[in-house]
Amino acid sequence: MMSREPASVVEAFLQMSERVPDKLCLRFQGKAMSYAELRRSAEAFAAGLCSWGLRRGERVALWMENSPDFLAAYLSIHLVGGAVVPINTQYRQWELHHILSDAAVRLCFVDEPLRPELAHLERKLPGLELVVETGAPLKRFLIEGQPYRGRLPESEDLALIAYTSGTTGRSKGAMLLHRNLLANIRAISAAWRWTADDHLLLTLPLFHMHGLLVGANGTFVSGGSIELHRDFSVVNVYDALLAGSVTMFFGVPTMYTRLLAEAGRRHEKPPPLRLYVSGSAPLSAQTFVEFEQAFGQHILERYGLTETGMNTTNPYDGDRRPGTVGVPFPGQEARVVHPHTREPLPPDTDGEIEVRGPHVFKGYWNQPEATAECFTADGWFRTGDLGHVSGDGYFTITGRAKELIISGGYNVYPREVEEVLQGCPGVAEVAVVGLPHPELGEQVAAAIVRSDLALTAEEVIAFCRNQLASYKKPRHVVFVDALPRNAMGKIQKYVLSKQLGETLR
Ligand code: MCA
Ligand code: AMP
Repeated sequence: MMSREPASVVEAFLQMSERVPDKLCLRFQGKAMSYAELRRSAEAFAAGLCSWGLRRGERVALWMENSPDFLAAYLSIHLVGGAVVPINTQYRQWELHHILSDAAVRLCFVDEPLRPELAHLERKLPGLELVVETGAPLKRFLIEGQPYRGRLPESEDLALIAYTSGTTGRSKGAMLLHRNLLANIRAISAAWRWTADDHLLLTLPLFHMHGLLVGANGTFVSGGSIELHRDFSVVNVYDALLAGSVTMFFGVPTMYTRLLAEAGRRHEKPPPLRLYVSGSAPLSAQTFVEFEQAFGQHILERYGLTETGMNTTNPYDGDRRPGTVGVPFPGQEARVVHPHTREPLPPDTDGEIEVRGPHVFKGYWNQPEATAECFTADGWFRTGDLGHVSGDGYFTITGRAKELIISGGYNVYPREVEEVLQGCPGVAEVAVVGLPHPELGEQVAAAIVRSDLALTAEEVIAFCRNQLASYKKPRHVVFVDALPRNAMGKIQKYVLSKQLGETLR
C-alpha cells in the first residue's frame, strides 16, 4: 500500500506491519502481540475515535499505566491526525486540571482505578467531552474489524503536547511535530545501531519522553520488539535480564542503583546485553564504574529534554566517558554559550548548553512569549542546563540555570510545590529546594515559616499529596523563623539548601 518515505512514526509502524506482520512487536504479562495484532488494535481505537467525531489536530489525553492499550491508543490518535497529551499517572487535581484545561483536551483515555480522581474535575472542565476508562467502557468504544483508510498525518502536523517546565508555576505544553519525533528517533536508532533483532526491556513509564519517544518509537521504526513491564520492579527486571532474550535496557540512574543492589543479593549474573542506556538525570561516575564491575558492561549515558527529545549520546563504539553525556546525535547540533552574552565559549569553559536541529520542538502551546524567550534568532534552543564541552566534543552537564529538582528521573519544579504549599492552612511562607539523595539523586525539601505553630510536617506532606503527584511531596519539612533573603527581598535558595542540608545531617 505505502511506499513513500514515512512522514511520521505511525506511518513507519504501518509500513512495518505490512512488511513483517507476524513479527513479534510487544510482549506484556506473558502475552505476545505481532505487528499485525498491534495494528489491528490501533485501528479499533482509530475507528472508535472517528465514529465519536474526533477532528484532526484535536487533543486526546492518555492517563494510563504501561499496557498494550496505551500503545494502541497512542498509535491510533496519530493515525487519525490527533495530538497525544500523555499524563503522569501520579498526577493529582492540581496538575490534571491544568493540563486538561490548558490543552483543551476533548477526550481522555484513563485506567479504571484512576477514574474517580477525574470525576472530581469533570464539572470544572466543560471542554472534556468524553472520558473512556479501561475495561467495559473501552470495549464499547472500540470498533473492531475496520482497517484505517483515512489520511495519514503530515510531517508538520502536531503529534504531541508534553507538559514540562513549571518555572513560572504552571507547566508549559511543549508542542512536538511528527517530523521532530521521526528525525530524533532516526538519529537515535542510527547512533545505537537499533535493528529488527532488538528486544527492549521497557519498564520506564510510557507517559514520559524517555519511555515513549525513545523506547516505543525506536521499536516501531526499527521493527524490533518490546518486553513491556507495567512499572519498574527490580526483582522482575533482574529476572527478565537473566532470562536472556532481552538485548537492550533503558533506565534512569535510580534503576541502575537498584539493579546494583539486587546483583549483590543474587548469585547469578545476567548475560551481557547489547546495550544499557541511562538518561533523564545524571548518572554518577561511581554507578558507571560499579556497574561495569558487577555486570561487566559500560552503560551508555545520553542527555535529553522534553522539548527536544534526545540531544547527545556517548558513542556506541568507542569511549563511553563516565560523567559526560557524549556528543550530539547525528544531524543535530549542540554548543556551549555564555549565559549573558550568548557568545559561543571555547572548550572546557562552563556556560549554558544550546541545541539545534530537526528534533527541536515547535514551541510552547499557547505561549508565544515563552517560546520566543527559549529560542535565539538563529534557531538555537536554550536548554537551561549548564556545562562544558571538551576539545574532542564530549559534553558534561555541571548544573542547571533553571530551578529544577530531578528525583529518581522525575522532574519537580520547586515553584509548583511552593504554590501548592502556600495554600496549606498554617503556612505563612515556604521555599522548596533539592537536596542530595543517595538513591534518587535529589530529594524535595521544604522550609516553612508557620502562621500556626501547631502545624506539623506530616500535615504539610499530607496536604501536598492530596493535590500533587506523590513524588513531588517534600521528603523533609523544616520549620524556620525566617527564610534567607537578599537585600532585594529575594529568597536565597543556595543559602537555604546549605542550611537545610546541615539541619538534616
Ligand atoms: C516514586 N516515588 C518517588 C519517585 N518515584 N519519590 C521520589 N522520586 C521518585 N522518582 C514515591 C511515590 O510517590 C511513592 O510514595 C513511593 O515512592 C513508591 O512509589 P512507586 O511507584 O512504587 O515507586 P518506585 O517504583 O520505587 O519508583 C521509582 C522509579 C520511578 C522506578 C525510579 O520513579 C520511575 O519510573 N522513574 C522514571 C521516570 C522517567 O521515566 N523519567 C523520564 C522523564 P508514597 O508511597 O508516599 O505515595 S523524560 C526526561 O526526563 C527527559 C526527556 C529525558 O532525558 O529522558
Ligand atoms: P524534562 O525535559 O523536563 O523531562 O527534563 C530534562 C532535563 O533532565 C534536562 O534539562 C536535564 O537537566 C536533565 N537530564 C536529562 N538527561 C540527563 C543526563 N544524562 N544528565 C544530566 N541531566 C539530564
